Amino acid sequence: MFTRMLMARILIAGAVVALLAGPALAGSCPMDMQKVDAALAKNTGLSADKKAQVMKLRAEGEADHKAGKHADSMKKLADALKLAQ
Ligand SMILES: [Cu+2]
Repeated sequence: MFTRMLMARILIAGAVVALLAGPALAGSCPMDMQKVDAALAKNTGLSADKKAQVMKLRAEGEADHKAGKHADSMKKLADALKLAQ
């Protein structure tokens, strides 16, 4: 009885973690990409040099995201966003 409840709890906890973590991890990169795009579109006074840096980081971030390396992707996109401000 006790172990059954424990098993059910572990299964439910696992499912909740998977539900929350899955989309959050994979889903925030496209949002960050949109933020970078929006910042680039808004900040027209950005120097060509800086803009090139932002575009490079954004492209690398997108490639990392597609490769499943979301942590790397989010880091690069965050850097790109900072530069684009
Ligand atoms: Cu991602």
